[in-house]
Amino acid sequence: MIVHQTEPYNAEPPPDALADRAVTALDTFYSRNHGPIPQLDPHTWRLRVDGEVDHALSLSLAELQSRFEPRVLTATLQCAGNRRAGLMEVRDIPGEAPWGSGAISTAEWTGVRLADVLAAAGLGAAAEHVAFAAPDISTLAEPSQPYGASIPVTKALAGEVLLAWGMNGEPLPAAHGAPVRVVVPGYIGARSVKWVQRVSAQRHPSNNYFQATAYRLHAADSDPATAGPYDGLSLGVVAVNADILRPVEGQTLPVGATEVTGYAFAGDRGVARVDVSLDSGRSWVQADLDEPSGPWAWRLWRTTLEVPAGPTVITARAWDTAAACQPESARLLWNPKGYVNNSWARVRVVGSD
Ligand code: MTE
Ligand code: MO
Repeated sequence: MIVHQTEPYNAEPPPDALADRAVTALDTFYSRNHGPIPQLDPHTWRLRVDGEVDHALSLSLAELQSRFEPRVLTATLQCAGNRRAGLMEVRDIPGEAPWGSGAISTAEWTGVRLADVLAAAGLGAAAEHVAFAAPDISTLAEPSQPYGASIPVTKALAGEVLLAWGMNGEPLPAAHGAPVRVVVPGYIGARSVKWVQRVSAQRHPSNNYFQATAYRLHAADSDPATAGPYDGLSLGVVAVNADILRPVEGQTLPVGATEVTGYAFAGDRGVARVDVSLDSGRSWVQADLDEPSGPWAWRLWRTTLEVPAGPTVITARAWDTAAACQPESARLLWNPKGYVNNSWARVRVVGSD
């Protein structure tokens, strides 16, 4: 893993470690934390469901697992900071980790539908948002506070949002939210709250720092240090994105046929096409897309290109099923917190005889 920080632990897999498997191995899945990893006892853990509900619930893990129908769903999580390094090449972003292509991974999650749990509590008509609270206290927040987030109630009621205890058929590892985390497919990773202890139906979005202040897209000329809560755009639904996983940046390759592999992800829209270019976009070939592992999973893609002698840039861009394409340049996307870099993917290689 490429470790950006040990306390809190933030690490991403090297790009080519993601290239071979549609479902990422547990020890390869990226880790994004804002505080120390809690060690919760699954036997005493309880989930409180409250707020705009007819009757609040307090569920043990065994109750969560037995009262509701278990579901298995393959879904990709992508941090809003994925590919931030590309924005930092445009202009520095102090205080944020230079995530490369690997702040994205895919797992097969086992859990129950959040919608089923909310139905059991009797979701009230006044509820507009569903907030999640966790016990990990982040000193990065102002003031220091436990991690939290929220999603609109329409998303919370969609069948794909899970309260998950399993990852690739194993119990969730502590680093990924044991005993139970939220999985919000198609939203930025920040909404998939780990170590979840409380689900609250409410009229307003969560006022937690990580919903109200962080994970917001500020205008390029604004100063996030002076931005107040609710300034900028709240990030939720992911934009179409793709990156090249193999070959890797700076690699020397034999002249001739080379396989290029990467991922593309577009959340609820789905990936329609991936184009790859050896001439910075003057001409393109279409990559072969692997079958997706489900509607909420990324698609790995591959194509074979003829690498010439000398330096060459391999460029890739994805289109989603709404015909949106990635923007050409990170320059157009630069923002002070460095979120949502979905510009064209580029890898420089050298062809050698
Ligand atoms: N949940 C809690 N409780 N604390 C956190 O720091 N980080 C969020 C989200 N859930 C976080 C959290 C962010 S920003 C991301 S991208 C994902 O978890 C990362 O999940 P992972 O570490 O399992 O990859
Ligand atoms: Mo994230």
